[in-house]
Amino acid sequence: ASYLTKNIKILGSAVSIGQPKKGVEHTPAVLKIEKIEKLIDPVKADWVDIVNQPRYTIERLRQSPIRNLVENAKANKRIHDAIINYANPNDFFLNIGGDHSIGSSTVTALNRIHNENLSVIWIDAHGDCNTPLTSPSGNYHGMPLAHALGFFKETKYFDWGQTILPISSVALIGIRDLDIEEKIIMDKEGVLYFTMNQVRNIGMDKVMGEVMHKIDPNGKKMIHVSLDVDGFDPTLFPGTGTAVPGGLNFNDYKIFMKHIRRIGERFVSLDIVEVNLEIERDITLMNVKELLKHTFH
Ligand code: EXY
Ligand code: MN
Ligand code: MN
Ligand code: MN
Repeated sequence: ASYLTKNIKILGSAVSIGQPKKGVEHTPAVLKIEKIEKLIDPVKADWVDIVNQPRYTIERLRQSPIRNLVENAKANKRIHDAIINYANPNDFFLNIGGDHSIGSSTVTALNRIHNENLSVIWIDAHGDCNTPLTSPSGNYHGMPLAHALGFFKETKYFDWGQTILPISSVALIGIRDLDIEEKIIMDKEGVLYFTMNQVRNIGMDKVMGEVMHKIDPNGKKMIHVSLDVDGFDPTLFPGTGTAVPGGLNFNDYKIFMKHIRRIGERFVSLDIVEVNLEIERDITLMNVKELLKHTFH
């Protein structure tokens, strides 16, 4: 069976405190006005909620090594709780960000719903594997995968509990901007990632073959895709906060989706994050819709 027969629950996460640029928090509301649910499936897709971020207590002051730590942890708890609250293991979750901070709570909540049997494909220009000690910026959106993988434990405010995703259950695609110490951690821990150079050299088809072999060796895992639009080329998604030239194109995505379709109903959720329509609106909005068409048709 296909994931396309499921009910698609769209959860907005209006979160921008994982990075310094405003605007990314408005994306769920804009996409709701644009009625993307009709584009996905007029019958089976609908919004369930939009989770707002808490107000800053001290705006953009560096707290601990993570900026906006308390508010970010609260936002992530709200997202985690919303997913658990709306969950039905047979439904599909489409999580619309917000910045990529939300990736740590979506992964945790979905792993919980699916009995800790989740594997994750992380599409990104970045590794999102900084810890509070290695992060050059203090921005939590550069850390959510490290958090989900247990590379650091920030439990004081994340006391609703991050589950720890095994390293063998994760692969990244599109990588072209790793910080030096971040790369050292990823290599030391054995995180599987495919750089854009590798995608260009061996092709997306072979990349996805290797990804699925690693994260789903027996064809039994539930699959979550965390899609940072900066994984795509900035000519396609100029409206994003940390654009890096030389990214994926829609032909790559079509090949990617060919492999995802084979997973059938074990494809359980998708995050679409880092869409900032205040940086650029027209091309980015058009291509968000294009992305949804390639994913749900
Ligand atoms: N690696 C840089 C940092 O940690 O600050 C940039 C991270 C950007 C993260 C974006 C969401 O993927
Ligand atoms: Mn604004
Ligand atoms: Mn990211
Ligand atoms: Mn990124």
